[in-house]
Amino acid sequence: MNEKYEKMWEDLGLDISAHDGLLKVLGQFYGDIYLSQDKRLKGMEYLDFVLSEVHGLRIKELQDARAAGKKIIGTFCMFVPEELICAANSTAVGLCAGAEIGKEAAEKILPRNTCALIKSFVGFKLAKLCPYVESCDLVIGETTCDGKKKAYEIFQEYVPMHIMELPQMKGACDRDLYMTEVLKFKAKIEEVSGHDITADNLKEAIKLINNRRKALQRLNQLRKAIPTPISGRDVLLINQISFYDDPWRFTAKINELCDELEKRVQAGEGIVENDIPRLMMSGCPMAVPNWKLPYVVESSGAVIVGEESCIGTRNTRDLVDETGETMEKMINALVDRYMRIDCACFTPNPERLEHIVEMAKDLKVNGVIHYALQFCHPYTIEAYKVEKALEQENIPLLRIETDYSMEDIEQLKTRVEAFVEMVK
Ligand code: BJ8
Repeated sequence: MNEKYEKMWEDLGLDISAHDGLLKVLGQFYGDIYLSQDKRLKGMEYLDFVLSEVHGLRIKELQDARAAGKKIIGTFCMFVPEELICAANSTAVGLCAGAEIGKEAAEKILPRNTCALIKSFVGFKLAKLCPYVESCDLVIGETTCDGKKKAYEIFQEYVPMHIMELPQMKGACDRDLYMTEVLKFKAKIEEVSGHDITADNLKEAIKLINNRRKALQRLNQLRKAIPTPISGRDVLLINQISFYDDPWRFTAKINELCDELEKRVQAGEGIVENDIPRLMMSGCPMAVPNWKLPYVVESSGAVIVGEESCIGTRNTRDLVDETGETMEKMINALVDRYMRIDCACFTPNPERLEHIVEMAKDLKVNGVIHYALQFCHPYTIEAYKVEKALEQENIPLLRIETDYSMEDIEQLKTRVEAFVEMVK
């Protein structure tokens, strides 16, 4: 891929030799973690292809779209309504990063004790490693955790940004605040894209993004089977790719994969034996290529059957009501849907605890692994309440705090193996 796209990467201002190093590591890592799996679905070949071209063909598509007049909008958070971006004939791309590679550059401007996700996206930009951020016409930040909102103050010296102010509670005045911010966001996207958002194009966009959520909901329903027909690693990858890929194509491909899964479930075929412990992950988002913990779990005699996170069910659980015909009704439907997100940045946040318990029971898991990035206060602190809520249902929980480095992999393995033995 390197020679074919080198000119494009140069034009985007990437550091070619550092970027080559990144792709090399990514390829090796992917081979070890993904391609080594047994009984993978044929439909996963599409995801392998997308991942192999994630800095190549997909970036070329984005450049072509830009040349044809579309705008590329980068996002970091579930609270940014993608529907408004699509309605304005623009494309949304997720910018969260899951690798350590730009850490040194990031630590020149951020404290070392900043969560790995923040250091990663800042580091990718500073070390000139990310063709997505270089393709963006506008990047949307949001006032969620302190780490992100303060990092954006510095990040906007490097990229054009719009910041959405998000509420921290869920009362009527908080909904009003979010509504104001959604309307400001709509105006900003119209200005940047040069396209008016109308009731007609917004209706189409709501359907488009709902359809992608529905395909992912279907996938989550099918993987509930015992034995589970797909690995947790593969589902994580699918969720990760949903933030980069073209939404029409992605939805069609995931529905094809679900057709294949359906057959597997009907035949009672799984990727593991019936008696392998079923675990659920809960907590911080895992951005590409953060596959460390799922790999450790699935090579320790367990299988992951659910992800309670933004790169998981928090992103797909709720649909936007599609019945509204007027702009006012549709904007209200968007606000209602997005205000249901149960991110740990909210206080209090009982909905998340309810969802975790409900999900653990529904998936018939033997235990839950709470995953938090080091220095992420919202999730590390909320883990205490998650543990208490699960304790009441006699569902065991293992709390993991880690970052993107590989240094703790043996230690993680020991802890996860002990947990798997315990829940067996
Ligand atoms: S809706 S989870 S995407 S804020 S891990 S950067 S919280 S210190 S990512 Fe998130 Fe939106 Fe919430 Fe989802 Fe901060 Fe924690 Fe780091 Fe995090």
